[in-house]
Amino acid sequence: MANVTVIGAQWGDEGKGKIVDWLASRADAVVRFQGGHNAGHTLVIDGNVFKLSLLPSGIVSGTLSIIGNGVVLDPWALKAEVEKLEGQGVTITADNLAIADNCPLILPIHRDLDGLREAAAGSGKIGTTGRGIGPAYEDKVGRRAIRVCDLAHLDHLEPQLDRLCAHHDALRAGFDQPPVDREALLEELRGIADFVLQYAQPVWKRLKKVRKAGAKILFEGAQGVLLDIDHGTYPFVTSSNTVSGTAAAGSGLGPNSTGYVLGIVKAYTTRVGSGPFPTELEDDIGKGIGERGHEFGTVTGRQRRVGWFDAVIVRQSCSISGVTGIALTKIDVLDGLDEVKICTGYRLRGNVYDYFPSHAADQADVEPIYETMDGWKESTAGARSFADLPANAVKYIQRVQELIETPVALVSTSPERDDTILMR
Ligand code: 2SA
Ligand code: MG
Repeated sequence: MANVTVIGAQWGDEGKGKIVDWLASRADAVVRFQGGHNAGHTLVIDGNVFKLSLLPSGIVSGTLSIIGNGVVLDPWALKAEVEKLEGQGVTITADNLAIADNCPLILPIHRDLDGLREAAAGSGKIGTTGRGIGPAYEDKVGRRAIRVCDLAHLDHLEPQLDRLCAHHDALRAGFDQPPVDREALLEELRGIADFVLQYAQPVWKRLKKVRKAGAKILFEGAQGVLLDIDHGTYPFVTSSNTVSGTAAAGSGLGPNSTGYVLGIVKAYTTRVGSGPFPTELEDDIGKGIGERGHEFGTVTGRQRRVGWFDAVIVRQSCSISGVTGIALTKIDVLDGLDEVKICTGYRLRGNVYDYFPSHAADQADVEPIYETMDGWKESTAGARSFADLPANAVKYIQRVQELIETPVALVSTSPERDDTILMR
């Protein structure tokens, strides 16, 4: 196996966790390069369920797990997740977890601001995970962030706190909130600093070393391309770049190191949070798919919106992210349907589109053009070879492959690690 970058090619929750876990057992290091504890990865290993938000999926199998500089790190969420996994028997030490010392922190004031804004936005809200992700990235690019390395210098934080608090106090005043309690913030940081610092290091150096030693590195994306801050359904997006190109900048290796790009694609479409969703199903078919697919957010438990497979957005994602091959997941959820539909294009004000336009209003107004295929009554659940799949499921997979102009490399037929079909 060469280095692999795994990204979601839809709106997240494509089943990256399972595929990453499957690949992690063959990798020497797993790297998170963007997002934070807004991600939610569910791993099922021998019937045991592990829910991860911030930690790379390799952590469960003992693989070196790295949190890169492109991530925004909530130190308290980190501690809670480490303790929860330790309670499930997972060993986490500085030997198998490394955190970039130039990683910006998510602070309680970021979570406050995320919540205040969402509450004030009413029906115009983004539907964020409420984890403070957006405000933390704002402070990063605004050059006011407190970073992991600052935790070793808390006695010299005054000038940074001045800048940070001046900014937040003004924003908070707009919501009738009191100014930031600097002493309380510093006290909280003092209380957590040693916990984080035990894992902190220049991870670019660690990666350079493992790469020199010939290690196989797995880059684990979070969310999906349609939630990318540039390429997604702006403004209904997350605040990081979720495309494969971020793997390099968000970890400290060059683009020539990030290897094969594996796009994870669900056999239908889901989205959690607000924003355009052309193929959304608001009928019993959608409800049934959502129930069979257990479509609830890992982090927040929110019910996900469900729709038919949209080949237009996946083709676009694959192109933007340079996807080498896809893993098609949750095909078993479509078992038993009389017919299945695939969106092959859009209609908008009399024109036909073979791509997803950029403007929010156009994205909301496009009408999907569907191709209808016969469904399959047989079960695909647990199939481990192509020959085990019903003929109509094979036809569906082949049609998806054609429409997205990208090869299907893997098909996943259940949450279990080994229920995976290798196509090439
Ligand atoms: P945020 O919190 O600022 O990143 O939210 C902005 C938008 O990004 C969406 N988003 C997600 N969509 C799907 N899955 C995500 N992770 C969790 C999961 C979600 C959960 O894997 O299950 O548990 O609810 C995720 N993270 C962010 C979010 O819905 C907003 O549309
Ligand atoms: Mg998820």
